[in-house]
Amino acid sequence: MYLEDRTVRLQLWDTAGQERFRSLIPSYIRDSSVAVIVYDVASRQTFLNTSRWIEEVRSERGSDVIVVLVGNKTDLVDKRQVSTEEGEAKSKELNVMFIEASAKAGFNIKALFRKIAAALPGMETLSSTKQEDMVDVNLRSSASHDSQPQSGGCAC
Ligand SMILES: Nc1nc2c(ncn2[C@@H]2O[C@H](COP(=O)(O)OP(=O)(O)OP(=O)(O)O)[C@@H](O)[C@H]2O)c(=O)[nH]1
Ligand SMILES: [Mg+2]
Repeated sequence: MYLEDRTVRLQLWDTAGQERFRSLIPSYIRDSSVAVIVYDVASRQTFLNTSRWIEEVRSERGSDVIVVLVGNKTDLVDKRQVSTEEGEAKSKELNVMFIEASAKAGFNIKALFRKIAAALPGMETLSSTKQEDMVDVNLRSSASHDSQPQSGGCAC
């Protein structure tokens, strides 16, 4: 994917959540820079299960891994069981990133991958120059001001 002036190559491994595949997962975690842990906002149980998955990732990699908690299926508005605030609170408590999305509606999917790419080691310069941190400096008006010698005087 392209992120500002850089190309970021992401290799994605999708592990299945079913119990019978559990023994395979630690080896994937060990080789990953990022773990994306997805729950269903229409299923409280899946939200509760994320604690165990986050613990598992932390026990393999400690703080040497970026964890993103994702509340998926936001399109199921009438069936929602987990609020955005609960998701946010859990992510703060466990010190992981958070986003809500809908794979079905295509909502926040690009944003999720941009978030992941920007958080990768070596991308610090990008995330520290976010648009909202920038100040618009208008050089033209200050240059014309400087070029008026009669306004002179000491600028100390
Ligand atoms: N409404 C809705 N349904 C979704 C969304 N994302 C996935 N689904 C449905 O949820 C079900 C499970 O999706 P999967 O992609 O198999 O979920 P998974 O987490 O990969 O499941 P495992 O591989 O078994 O761990 C499927 O029926 C999908 O069509 C979404 O954003 N909204
Ligand atoms: Mg799957």
